[in-house]
Amino acid sequence: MRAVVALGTNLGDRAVNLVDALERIRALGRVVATSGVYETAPQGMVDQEPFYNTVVVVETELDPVKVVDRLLGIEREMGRVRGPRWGPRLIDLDLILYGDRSICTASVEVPHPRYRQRRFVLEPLVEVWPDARDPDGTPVADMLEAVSGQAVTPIDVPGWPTGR
Ligand code: PH2
Ligand code: MG
Ligand code: MG
Repeated sequence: MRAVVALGTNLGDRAVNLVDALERIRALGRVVATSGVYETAPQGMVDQEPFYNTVVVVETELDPVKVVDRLLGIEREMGRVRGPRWGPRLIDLDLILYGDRSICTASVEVPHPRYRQRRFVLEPLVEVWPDARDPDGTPVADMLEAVSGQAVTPIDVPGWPTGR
């Protein structure tokens, strides 16, 4: 199954955090695409450092509950300490889409409940997968147009393998 994972970081060395997380994500399956990295204005809690955000597409045999378990495990291994909701974070790994499935359990909600309003997810997602659709049929490219006011800037990150 094709899983879309969004990465975000605004604590410590953001470039190092992304490269480190990607190497760990490779254990989930086959990474088939990595978007570029964007510096983005914080959303939700605006008074914090800017984020680096990117999106990775992984072909995986793991079910969505296992994918989320593994992503949370990587966050912990990397030393993430949970602070306030929407507050600063060393690394955040969110499962955005899992094929065309909709899943809502106690631990997993896919599609991610807020990605439709977030340019920091949609911009890199459309970059690597322009034809992607939400399970409800909406093209992600259409969602992106609706949030074009949010600031995102492409950034060059040494060691980050943009491409597919
Ligand atoms: N993550 C959040 C809250 N706000 N803002 C930006 N720019 N990037 C993020 O990854 C982000 C955020 C909660 O996960
Ligand atoms: Mg998040
Ligand atoms: Mg998260």
